[in-house]
Amino acid sequence: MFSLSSRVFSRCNIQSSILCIVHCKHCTTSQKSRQPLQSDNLNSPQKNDFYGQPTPYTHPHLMKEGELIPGIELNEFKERRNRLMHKVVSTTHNRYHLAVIPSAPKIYMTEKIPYVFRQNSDFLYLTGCMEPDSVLVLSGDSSENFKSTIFLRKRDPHSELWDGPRTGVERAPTFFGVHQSLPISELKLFLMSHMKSYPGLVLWYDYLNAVNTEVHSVMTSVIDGANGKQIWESPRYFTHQLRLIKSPVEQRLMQESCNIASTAVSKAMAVTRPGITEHQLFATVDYESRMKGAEILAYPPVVAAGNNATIIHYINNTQQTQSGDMVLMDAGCEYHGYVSDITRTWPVDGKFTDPQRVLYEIILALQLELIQISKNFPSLDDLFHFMCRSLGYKLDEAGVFSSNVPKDKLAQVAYEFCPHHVSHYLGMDVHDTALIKRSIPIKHGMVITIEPGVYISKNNVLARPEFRGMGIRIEDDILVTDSGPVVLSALCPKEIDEIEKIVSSSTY
Ligand SMILES: [Mn+2]
Repeated sequence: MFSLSSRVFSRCNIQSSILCIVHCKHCTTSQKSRQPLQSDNLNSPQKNDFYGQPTPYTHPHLMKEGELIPGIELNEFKERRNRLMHKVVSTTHNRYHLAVIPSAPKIYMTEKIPYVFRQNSDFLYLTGCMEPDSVLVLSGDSSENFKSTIFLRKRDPHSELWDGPRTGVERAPTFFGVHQSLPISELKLFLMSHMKSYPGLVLWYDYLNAVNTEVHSVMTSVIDGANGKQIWESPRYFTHQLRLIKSPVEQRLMQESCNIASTAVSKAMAVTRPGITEHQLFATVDYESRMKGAEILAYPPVVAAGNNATIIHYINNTQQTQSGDMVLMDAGCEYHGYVSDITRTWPVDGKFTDPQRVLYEIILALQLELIQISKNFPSLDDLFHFMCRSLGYKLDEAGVFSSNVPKDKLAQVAYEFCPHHVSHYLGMDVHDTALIKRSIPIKHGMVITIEPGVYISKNNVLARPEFRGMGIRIEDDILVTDSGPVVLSALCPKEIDEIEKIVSSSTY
């Protein structure tokens, strides 16, 4: 993180262009060609216009003409808003509805040092807008005549000097395909006036899960000011219903996200040798993901050697691997807003020991069975119950338990060896569409994970000693289709001979 020095300021003509200051080293050459304030075009983005996010003109290596965010065209966002409003107004036809969906705020790590910004997924899904401190308001009494308003930060040369260009309210309606745009400072006034004009109004705002503190305080005062006369509901469940089913372009983005992560995890396998640290394997998967086009890893990866793999959410990643260990890596990346989530487990030496192989074969066979079963459109909970039963049976059959377990207790004991669910929805978030129950049948267009595992800590006396100190999970990302499951993470090896080959060819 750097600061612009006052010396830099004094050498530039601040009035002439925001970007000449930002690119101050090239001040003399860029001043004429980059004048975003003067050259603002109120129609569609042009070559020298800089917006609060990439456009096909400023970032032709990322996106094509017609796309609002890489891979997704403007019309798809309009369609999503229409579908949300259709769901909202169909709850009560004779009322006026107002849905408020805030963006994420900018969050600071320490004084003036921001964390990497991540947009609120519901807001991004409905607007394609990547700017913080923004709000989408959808209003109307039928889905046919609804109106979309986006509230944004005003353009401000001083702030833009520090943080980069903003889209601003003037250009937003065309850019985002909304009916109108207003400064974020006018949100309260706008809501108050609607509350007054439509006394029976239904306000759709997720009051219990505030994603933006400032917007939340506006909403609190608006709701308090209404003296309980208005009904408020959360729009999140409806948005999650929409997000649950991935459109064809979303499916393509998910596939690419999975391709990148699959390759990156394979690369981590290839560089593994005894003595490499968990941290170095983390660095490898991070580096490879970004080099292939991912913006960021989707979550802090689990890179767990030996007994660490029995800690489900181990993210310290500080240990050095030793000969005889297996490494469990759970990593995924984010590619244009869509995430992957892959887990593989491999032996540091490039050769599974006999007990490791026994456990690995159990989990691999189970995972392949679960993928097969997903053809029949079960619920995620159905998959989980199948895993517990089958895992208990398989562990028993392989002689893993240290004492006799009655047949009717096998599923229960298995849960102690794999205390997590076997599946979650995947999409813009890792645990995607969290409001959708896991008890509903899966269907065409959903993306789910299938991730059975077994974790036997070194102190677990329920298992025979040779199986202790091992954790194994195999996780793939599956697109559910009417013609069968598509394993989006198929590029990442999981068969024993493939894994042994790639780890042994270590060239670190
Ligand atoms: Mn997962």
